This record gives sequence, C-alpha cells and structure tokens, in this order.
Amino acid sequence: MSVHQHTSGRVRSARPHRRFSRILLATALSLAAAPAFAIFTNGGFEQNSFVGWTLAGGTNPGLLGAEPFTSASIQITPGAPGPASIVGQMTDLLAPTILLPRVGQLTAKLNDENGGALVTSLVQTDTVTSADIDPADGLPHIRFAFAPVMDDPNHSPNQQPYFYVSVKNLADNSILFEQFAYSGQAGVNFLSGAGNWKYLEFQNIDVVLPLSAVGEQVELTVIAADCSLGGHGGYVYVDGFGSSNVPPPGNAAVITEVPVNQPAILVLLASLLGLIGFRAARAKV
Ligand SMILES: [Ca+2]
Repeated sequence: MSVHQHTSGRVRSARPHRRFSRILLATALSLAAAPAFAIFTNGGFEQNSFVGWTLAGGTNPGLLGAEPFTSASIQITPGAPGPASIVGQMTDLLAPTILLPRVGQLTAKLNDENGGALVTSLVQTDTVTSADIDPADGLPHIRFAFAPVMDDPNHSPNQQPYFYVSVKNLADNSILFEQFAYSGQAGVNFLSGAGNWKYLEFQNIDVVLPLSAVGEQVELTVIAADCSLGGHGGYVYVDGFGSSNVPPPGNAAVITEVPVNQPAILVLLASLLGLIGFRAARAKV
C-alpha cells in the first residue's frame, strides 16, 4: 500500500516534470528556428564588412520640390559611393550620448562627418521566411536600429544634409516602413551635438509584416547625404537588421553578453508566453 502510494506519487510528480521538459524542448526548437538575424545576411555587420549588402551613392544635387519631402524628393547624381565604415567601441564626439557599438561588437556607419555633397546608400534584398515569424504574435517582423548624425548649417531645407530609411515589399512595391528627415527639420526631436550638429539616439524599428509576406522579397534601403552645397557632412549608424528583437542599448565592450543573451531571453519569454496562451486557449475549449 505504502509502496503503491509512493509509486503513484512519483508518477504524478513526473507528469509536470515531463510537460516542463516538453516546453523546454519546444522552446529550444523555436530558438534554433529563429536565429538572431534570420532575414538579413550580415545584418549586424559582425563580419566587419559590408558582405551581403550593396553600397552605392553619388552626389547630392539637393532635394526636389518643396516640403514635405518624400522618397520621390531624393535625387542622387550617379558617381562613386560616399564613405562607409564599420565601427566598434568608440565615442562619437559630435553625438556623445550615442552608445557604440549598438549590437554585438560592430556597427555600420554610412557616410561621414566631412562634406563633399556625397551620398552613401546601403541596400539589401531578402526573402521573408517562416524563420522570421515572431512566436509572440505569429507574424513576420523586420527589426533594426539606426541613428542619424548630421551637421545643421541652416541652408534652405532642400540643401540640408538628410537621411532616409525604408523597407519595401518588392511583390507589390508597397512601402512597409519609411522615415526621412533633413538636419534640423521642424517636428523631429533632434538632440544638439557638438557645434551645429544634430542627432537622434538609436531608434529601434519594428516593422510588422502580414503573414502573406512569407515567401516574398523585401528591400531595405538606408541613405545618408551631405548638404548639397558641399560644405557639411551627415551620416547614419545602422545595426541589428533581422527579425528578432533588437536588444536594449548598452555598451557591448562593457557588457559583452547583452547582444548575445538578450534576444534569446526575449524569445524564450515570448515562447513561454505563447505556449501558456495556447494552453489557456485550449483549456477554454
Ligand atoms: Ca553589430
């Protein structure tokens, strides 16, 4: 009798343990299926190069038309691409509160502080796959972070340094995300850097795609332009392109685990919440 009770007690306690093991296994599988930067090749620039990306550009003759400017206002006179580099741990003296690198050990910098009316553009086209689906909402995501740093010489708006970021669905040419601003543009909460320089802290972008986007191609574009008169520079830091959450800002050189573990924890939490939600939904039925 006591042996039977003991046995059945063990069986009972083993069930939740097995269930928990199954949850852990499912979570591990979902982690394996969702690498940190599923959608973009070298999306974090950790290869210390622009491998996987297309750099282009030329010179900036000025924006077309009048405000509000859109992607249609952008003109680029064909020529050699403007500057582009990969940066590690550093302090940007023009924008001293920006923490670099943003994700991992390296971050891309498009264009630079010098003038020359140069334009640098960065493009990558990729196919959305089921690996880009966030288990938290069951939809594909494209996530990244960017921070523009631009001189503000107070030229007329169409002559100012500017930045442009977009995500386009090539299946129907729809713009899924777009952001444009020239330096000092009213309504944009620019911070004041050194001298006349203006900047934004890293902006975390989360573009939610419809489920129908799986199998379709998306194109990501980032443009950083000097002023069109040639005397003033502007650049954009970009990092963390992928489908997983961009980890909170932090100096990777100090807390090296942040870029690696933070997304995993978020995915783990999302997976567990998703499983609990699924179990709760089933229990109601
Ligand atoms: Ca990086």
